[in-house]
Amino acid sequence: MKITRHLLTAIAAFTLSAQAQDADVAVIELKPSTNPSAPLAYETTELSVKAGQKVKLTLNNTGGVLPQPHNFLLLKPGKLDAVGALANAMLADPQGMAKSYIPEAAKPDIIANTKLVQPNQSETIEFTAPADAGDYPYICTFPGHWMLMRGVMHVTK
Ligand SMILES: [Cu+2]
Repeated sequence: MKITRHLLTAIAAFTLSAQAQDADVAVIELKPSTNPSAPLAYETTELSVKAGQKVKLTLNNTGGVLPQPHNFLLLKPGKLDAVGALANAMLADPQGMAKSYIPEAAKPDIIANTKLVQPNQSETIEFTAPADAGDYPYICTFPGHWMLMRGVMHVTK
């Protein structure tokens, strides 16, 4: 009997924490730039989430002044240039498009990502924000984009 009561208490506690998390989801929509003088960019270049928060992010590739495929990669701090260089190298990969231009060697540095999203399409991903506060870069690795198409996700405690 004692074991059963413990188990029920544990289940109740788990259910409560799951509900608390559901109520605290950061819903983000990222779109391509609508600014003709800076067409190759995300519309939003700074995002803020809480450490460990659930994030529901949609890359909505509509309305951009320059209709092109885009993706979204959230990276570990300090990994922007290294992953960008790997993305550039993918230009020579005949399978680049099929791989959504996501470099295999970059995977340990990727916290979350969408696939390549074609114009007028969108993709929604869900992930948990990093537990550590900091500035996490995000980029589009479609060839030639990452130098301009980037932003920073601020993770705060
Ligand atoms: Cu792009």
